[in-house]
Amino acid sequence: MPIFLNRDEPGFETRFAALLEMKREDAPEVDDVVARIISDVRARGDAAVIELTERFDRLSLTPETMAFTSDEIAEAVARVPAVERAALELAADRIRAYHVRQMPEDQSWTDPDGATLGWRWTPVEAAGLYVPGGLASYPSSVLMNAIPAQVAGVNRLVVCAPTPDGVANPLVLLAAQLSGVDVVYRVGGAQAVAAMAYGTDTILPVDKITGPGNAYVAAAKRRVFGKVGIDMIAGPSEILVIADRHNDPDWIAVDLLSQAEHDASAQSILITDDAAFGRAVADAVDKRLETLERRAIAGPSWRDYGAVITVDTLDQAAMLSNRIAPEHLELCVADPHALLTKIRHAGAIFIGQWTPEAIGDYIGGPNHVLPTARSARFSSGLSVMDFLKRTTLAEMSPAALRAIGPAAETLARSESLEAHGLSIRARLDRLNDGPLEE
Ligand code: HSO
Ligand code: ZN
Repeated sequence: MPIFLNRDEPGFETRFAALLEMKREDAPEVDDVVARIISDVRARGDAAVIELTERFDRLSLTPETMAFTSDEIAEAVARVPAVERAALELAADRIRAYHVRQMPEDQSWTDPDGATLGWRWTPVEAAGLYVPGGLASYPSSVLMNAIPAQVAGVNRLVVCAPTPDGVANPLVLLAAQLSGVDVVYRVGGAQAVAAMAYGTDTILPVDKITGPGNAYVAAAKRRVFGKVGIDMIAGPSEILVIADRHNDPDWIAVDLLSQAEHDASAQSILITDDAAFGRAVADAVDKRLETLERRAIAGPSWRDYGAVITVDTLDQAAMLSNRIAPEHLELCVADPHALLTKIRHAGAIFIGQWTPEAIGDYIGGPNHVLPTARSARFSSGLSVMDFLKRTTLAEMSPAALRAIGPAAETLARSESLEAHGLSIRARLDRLNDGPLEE
């Protein structure tokens, strides 16, 4: 049974707080193993990657067969049915069009003191995208990670994807091809992350590693952070739906299940201003769970972490939603734009009853790599910014140095950093000696 809460009942605050605190992720103790894998790859490079791939994926590689050849990619991609290719192409085009608009502009201005200031954006040189294997191998996630990198102008874009028993997912290869990936390595796990971070003879090091993965991959990303940049450590998926009674309960039920089916630790929450509607949705979820293909995952997620919360007003719904700061938020109410103005913390918002969250997972355009576990309070989904760095620029004219240099000199003295002060003073003295050249 999911949790049923009513804003009016005594004890609501305690129970809601417990919902917020709910620990859904079991972080297995994998860090020691991962630490050993990383040092092995650092020490022995390709040889370690090959041995670990043999052990974990039952696949024997050589440095020559680590990457897919273009013939192998062409052969696999040719097996993708035309409808799937067309859908993936549409998705890639729409995601690209959205992310192009994220490209920030360089800035430069001269302030009243005569200092010319600004900043400039430049892409990271190389990025590595991790693509998990098995059930969690999503071609859509390849697009969502690779396209922002491509749009940002990253020079070298590589993918590491495990191919257990040598089996590759043709759609993953097609997605990589559509989003400008240069090389795909048949390597997974912590060894892939280590290889991309530190480099081997065959896998050149990258500057930024993104992409989802299991506990080993997550632990490896944490460990290589600092040597390279990483995106975020994403937790199990979440959806919060705010819905009034003018909805088909079954639509809302399948929306809730769409994230529940990702993971038994996923969380789906409904907030409604109509208790009877809430019960109707819960009944519809149960009905759907009788036949849903992934009921063995969605069922436990809904039972253990699902919730239906009844409130008196949509204002209260917005307030609770802001405290939850969900990864995905659907606004299925008569006036979604009025409600939207009250929402402050959410990874992605889906406005109105014609916008199921699944549109955003695949084809809408915005990124589906989003902050989970309430981190939407302080962070954002993956974007072109994750593949760009901002370099600041400053240029003093002699007049500017004269105007603001003395204050810097004062501050240098107060920090007892003599050379700092002298580097300014040397120039000011020269300016005081000679005519001021602008
Ligand atoms: N909803 C997932 C992304 C995904 N859905 C991939 C389907 N495929 C995390 O936001
Ligand atoms: Zn999804």
